[in-house]
Amino acid sequence: MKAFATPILAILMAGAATLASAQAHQHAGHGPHEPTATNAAAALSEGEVKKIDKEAGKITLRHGEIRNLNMAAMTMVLRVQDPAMLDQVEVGDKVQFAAERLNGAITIVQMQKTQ
Ligand SMILES: [Cu+2]
Repeated sequence: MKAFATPILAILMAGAATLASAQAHQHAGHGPHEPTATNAAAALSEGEVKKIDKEAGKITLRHGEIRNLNMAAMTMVLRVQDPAMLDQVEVGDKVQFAAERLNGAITIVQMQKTQ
């Protein structure tokens, strides 16, 4: 008779398979794809300061198209909503501005110098 050698498969402590599955499914990097802020940008028109009248609260601009007012490029006098805006710019400066029709007068409601 043959003594069958029982192959003792070293069943090593089947370490309780620590499935430390740190499956941190991070969805970082998925930024918003909606094109926000484009409306605000579209409302800005370009201009160049030709004259400033602080006492009257007016500025003369050679401006590009003002889409929201349906106005073509021209040089014209505009009111400013806040006379302090006129302290931010000088004749010859290039500016970006937003203009609206307020009480029948075309008024600059926002203006900033461009570099
Ligand atoms: Cu105009």
